[in-house]
Amino acid sequence: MSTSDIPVSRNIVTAIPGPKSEELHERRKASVANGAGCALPVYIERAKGAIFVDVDGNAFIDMGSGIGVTTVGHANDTVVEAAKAQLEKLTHTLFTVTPYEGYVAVAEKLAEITPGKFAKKSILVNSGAEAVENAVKIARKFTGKSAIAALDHSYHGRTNLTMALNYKSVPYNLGFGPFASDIYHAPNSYPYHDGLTGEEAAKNTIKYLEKHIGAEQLAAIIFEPIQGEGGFIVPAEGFLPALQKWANANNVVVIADEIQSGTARTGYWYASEFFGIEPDLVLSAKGMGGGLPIASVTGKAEIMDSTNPGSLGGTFGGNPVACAAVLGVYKEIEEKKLLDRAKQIGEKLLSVFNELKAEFDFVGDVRGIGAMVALEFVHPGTKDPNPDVVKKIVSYAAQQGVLLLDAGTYNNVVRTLPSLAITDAQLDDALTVIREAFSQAV
Ligand code: PLZ
Repeated sequence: MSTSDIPVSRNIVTAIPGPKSEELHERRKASVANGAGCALPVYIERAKGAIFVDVDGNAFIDMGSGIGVTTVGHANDTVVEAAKAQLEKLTHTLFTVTPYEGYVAVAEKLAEITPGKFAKKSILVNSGAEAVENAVKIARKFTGKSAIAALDHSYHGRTNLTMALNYKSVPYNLGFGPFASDIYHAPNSYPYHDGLTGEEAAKNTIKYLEKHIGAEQLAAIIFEPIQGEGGFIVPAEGFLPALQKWANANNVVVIADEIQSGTARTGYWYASEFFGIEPDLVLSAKGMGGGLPIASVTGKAEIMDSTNPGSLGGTFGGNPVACAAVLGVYKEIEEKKLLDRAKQIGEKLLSVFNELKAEFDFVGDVRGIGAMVALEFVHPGTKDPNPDVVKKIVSYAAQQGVLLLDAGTYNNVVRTLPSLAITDAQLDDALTVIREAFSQAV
């Protein structure tokens, strides 16, 4: 069975979930631990571009891309070919035992596409959380300091250190302590709620960093330029540059977690570019592998080189097949001009969502850059979170064959981060369903 006969539009042929999905879900309940949650118990069999097909033959438009992973499209031909060819040649050596070219080629490309013209180096790892862990190790070694500041509404992963960096305790952290120490949360910029300019918000954040932690103890500040799980929170203009300026002046390493916002998602290789910052370390994962597990830390050569040989690594980091897929992803982004496509998709999403905001008083805010756009839902006339309406919208859309993802500290955000391979017809169709979903949620 291949992906060549996958339809180009959504097509729902059974109840959702269908009978085969229900059967699989029963098996899952007996064998898979509860901690691995399930947003929609629909079992996917095949996928192409922005469409995936479940085991019952239902075709969905995927507006979530597996949380921003299949940016160049499900089963992208260039990526599949590159990975297939590599699979037949070499699948593993362990790069730190006997190296291979793919790892080096990915590091070279990362130096080119990440923000900043300075000399850069990279390491490759397996997951976003592992990239965060490594960035913190490197920043501590480089500065000789130990404190790490994250921002309110942040998300950085599910390992012990990254749990401590998360803002939201439930479901990520509950019962999993004790957590890593010397981790702090400083105020972020959240224009819809704080009403502050970037400069004003940065003043508050810096006051917190100086008074509560102290620059002489602070190794790094880590932030998502656009907060992903937190609800696509876009900081006010000038906030990130002001933080960077302060950090640079105080020997504090700036770590941009671009795991969700990077790799062409926003219409820039990295969202940092949109905000006019050049972080010391930039983290990539998700979209870079086109569906294969790989992540990276890229940064200023003198910072990256500050740790001892043998101090960074792991068995599978920078796996040859995953590296081949990454190079395929980069080729696809360049050849298909996907940065431009992300901007076009973003314009469309923003314009329709702003129409919906004018029409439905439970929409409090619409925000995003490029193909990373969200709506925040409130109780009409207030800014109080309204997660119930999100549940209704997401569930209605799923029944109609459009996969939407929720987000937000209060689960009151619907986020869209479609594949950049989505066609105009598919996007229009998904937006029609979203509009219907809003009408029935009133
Ligand atoms: N940093 C900014 O978005 C992963 C989480 C999915 P890993 N976000 C999706 C889930 O529920 O587990 C993420 C992120 C940002 C770090 C991570 C962590 O990346 O590859 O999931 O470890």
